[in-house]
Amino acid sequence: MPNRTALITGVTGQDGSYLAELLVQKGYRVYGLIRRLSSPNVTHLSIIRDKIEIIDGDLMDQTSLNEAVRCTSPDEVYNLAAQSFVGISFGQPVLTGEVTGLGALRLLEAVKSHAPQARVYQASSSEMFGHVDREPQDESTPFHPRSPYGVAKVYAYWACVNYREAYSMFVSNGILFNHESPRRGLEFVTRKISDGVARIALGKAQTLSLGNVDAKRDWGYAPEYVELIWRTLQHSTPGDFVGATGESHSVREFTGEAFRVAGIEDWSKYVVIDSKFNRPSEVYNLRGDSSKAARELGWTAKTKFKELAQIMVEADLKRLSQQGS
Ligand code: F7E
Repeated sequence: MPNRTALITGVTGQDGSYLAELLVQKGYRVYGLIRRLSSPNVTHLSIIRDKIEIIDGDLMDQTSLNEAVRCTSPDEVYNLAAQSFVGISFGQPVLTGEVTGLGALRLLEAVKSHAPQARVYQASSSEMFGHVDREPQDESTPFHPRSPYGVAKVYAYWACVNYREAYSMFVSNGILFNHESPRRGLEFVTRKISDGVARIALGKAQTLSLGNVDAKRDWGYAPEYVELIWRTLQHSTPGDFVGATGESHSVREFTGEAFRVAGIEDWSKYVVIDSKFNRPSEVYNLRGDSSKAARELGWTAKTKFKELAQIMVEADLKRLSQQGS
């Protein structure tokens, strides 16, 4: 197969960096779109920084997206950029709508005008299901988002379906449930826990503050999910695919497992419940059914809950031990 070209938005993030590594391995020419910051956060790209090309652009700015698509002529476009933290979206709802919702539309417009044959992947989210009336959730489950982030993702999802139907573009949504790794940002709960537990185990912190520990999520391992992202665009037809492990566990269970990995059995004395981490409207329980992805794309999640907690806590223990006190 001749070398293909991919354009990734959100390339500095967890998913973007793992996907860039996968595509480089597969022989793609990879362009990563980066929003201008005075100190760009390229830590996750250290392994492949010289193997990808960085271009400036911003989902808020149509001109820069047009130019990025025009000058790279991509075969595949992966829209992984977003204001992705649900908690912050309540305080910054308009920005979240602009970036996470309208940003996807702007990218679709750029592709429609400058590379209409390109295949487009949209990072849709299980947060679109939100307040669910059935379990597990699959591609036919109705959306009832519970945050400005979820609302924006629903907008982007339907914009993609519309461009597929209206302009016959190859646009697919991956409706991915939570997926985590040592590259997860520290504000997300699994990483906050793995980092906090490692700090406590190493004597660098005394407590870990959490919000609603009864919330349940379907947590998978991010490097496996970028394989699903790639497969979604290799399918013969565009479509929408759920990616999930099929298991649901509470924040409390993840906390207990993380402390166990660090060798601490009696952990309740270290955890402080702080209502400042509660959300005005919460998503209580999510569990996905990815049988369509298994059937049509040959993808299943391999790493489950306990192994995920182990990978994350061990990585933070190692990182923090190397840092010294
Ligand atoms: O929260 C509860 C919190 O922020 C998970 C994003 O990648 O996945 C992620 O969204 C749960 C919630 O992720 C704390 O209330 C308790 O119920 O790790 P999270 P999220 O909101 O599920 C989806 C699929 C996305 O698309 C998003 O972009 O944990 N929780 N205590 C807490 N959450 C945080 N962050 N911090 C706490 O202290």
